[in-house]
Amino acid sequence: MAARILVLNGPNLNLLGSREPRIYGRETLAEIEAACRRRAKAHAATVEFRQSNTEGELVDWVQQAKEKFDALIVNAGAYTHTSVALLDALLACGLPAIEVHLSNIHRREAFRETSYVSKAAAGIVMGLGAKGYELAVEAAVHLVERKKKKKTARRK
Ligand code: CA2
Repeated sequence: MAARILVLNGPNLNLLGSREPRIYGRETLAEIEAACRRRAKAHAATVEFRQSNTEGELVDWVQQAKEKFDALIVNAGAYTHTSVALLDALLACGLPAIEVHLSNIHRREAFRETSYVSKAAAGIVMGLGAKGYELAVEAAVHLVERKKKKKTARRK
């Protein structure tokens, strides 16, 4: 079955394309979504794309993800650096998660150095702008296919 990927975007990422292009690029979130859809389609995978400025809503979406999805891509925005609640939800949900950042958080302010999301992430893509989301789709598809192959091999 095709990989079903949920892409979650945190606070202020709805503003992409309008301000701070030097840090975050010129693409809008809608354009990033379209690129992810194209990349997923090339692998017969599907993508559902969501954005919220509310921590609790992101936590709810992670909690519900297991019912409908095989993998997560998460750019938690500023909650990356603060949210133990999101970390706990990601650890509990049991789906492979790829963490994405448009910017390289290690080249920025010291407070961005810590990522709680990283502690639950199978892999991380950062510093590559919008392209990073497409690479995260590739990574998510890879993880889902690898998991399926391992499951099949165990049955033999
Ligand atoms: O580099 C990333 O993707 C970040 O997750 C973006 C977050 C930031 O807090 C993280 O440290 C790194 C901020 C997203 C805010 O996006 C804006 C876009 C346009 C204008 C203002 C904010």
